[in-house]
Amino acid sequence: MTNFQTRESKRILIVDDSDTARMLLETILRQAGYTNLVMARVAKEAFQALDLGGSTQSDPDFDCILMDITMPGVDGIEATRRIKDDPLLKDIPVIMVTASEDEANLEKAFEVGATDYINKPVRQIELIARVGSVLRLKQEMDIRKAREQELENLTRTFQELSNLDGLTGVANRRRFDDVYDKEWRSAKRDGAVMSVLMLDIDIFKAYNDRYGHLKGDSCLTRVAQCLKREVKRPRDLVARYGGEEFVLVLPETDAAGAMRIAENIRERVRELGIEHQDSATGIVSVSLGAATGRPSEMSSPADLLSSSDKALYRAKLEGRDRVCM
Ligand code: GH3
Ligand code: MG
Ligand code: MG
Ligand code: MG
Repeated sequence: MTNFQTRESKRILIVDDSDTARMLLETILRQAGYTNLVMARVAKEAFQALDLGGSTQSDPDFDCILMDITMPGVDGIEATRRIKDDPLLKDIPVIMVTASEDEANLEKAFEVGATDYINKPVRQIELIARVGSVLRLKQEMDIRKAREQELENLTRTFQELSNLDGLTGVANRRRFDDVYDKEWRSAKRDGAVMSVLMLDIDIFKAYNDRYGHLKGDSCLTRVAQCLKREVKRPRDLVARYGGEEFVLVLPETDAAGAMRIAENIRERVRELGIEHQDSATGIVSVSLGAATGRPSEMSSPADLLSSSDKALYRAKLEGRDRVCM
């Protein structure tokens, strides 16, 4: 294991009610190069240093705690138990520092989660060895945790990316298939209504032919982003269905709601004002097919989808730049 962290970077908390014992521990550790030490005379001061309960502004990031057992007020066993109960602190190793009268309590100390113990009077060589050993374990654990976190982040990023269309940044077909299926079945269970909008850019082949594929791509992206701005509910989905076709899934949306959203989208795309000399209006427009229904009254998810597809086909036949239902 790499040893990139030096002794002075290790933060150690020393908890002991005896001034002599505390000073002895401090002196030995300092001489060994552990200079980042924090002292506590009672459990309460240790909790403050650890920000246990979150009331202080302390930095709870310790690498090791040396904990006396017999102390006035909360003793070292109870203090360790509370530290181990705290999700933010539980991974800090605790070494119990035990006088002979504490021996009987040692079992309890391990029960509550102590990592190791060291007998009083403390011997220099033993203290350094035990502290060094728990610090190594802690570092290995920290590195492992960081790697796991990194892997988790990568996995999440990968999952998110694999659900997005690379060009337009909206959901891709795979994601649509997932979401549509889930929403359809959920609506079927609840007897709820839902809507689908199918959208296609008008005479887009001519746009590509006249302005080039790069401009075509940028037009697709602008339309996609415009669609995203128009859907407001968290469960609504905008996806690229393929080519210059997009689909919107609108759970719990009735026909009137779907028509309103579709008309809005048609208007907003026109307002983008993207020049298109081969279009009747001189700008890029879209046609939409809307379908609304209750999955509980349908035989399969394809029913609603094919209704919206047919409606889109009618919108094209009737002259484009319009919504049909
Ligand atoms: P309509 O009004 O009937 O929809 O006519 P249209 O020309 O839009 O329909 P058609 O299906 O004939 O053409 C679709 C065009 O969309 C063909 C293709 O060049 C273009 N297209 C599809 N995917 C992309 C893409 O990712 N980037 C670009 N730039 N163009 C694309
Ligand atoms: Mg004591
Ligand atoms: Mg098309
Ligand atoms: Mg088209």
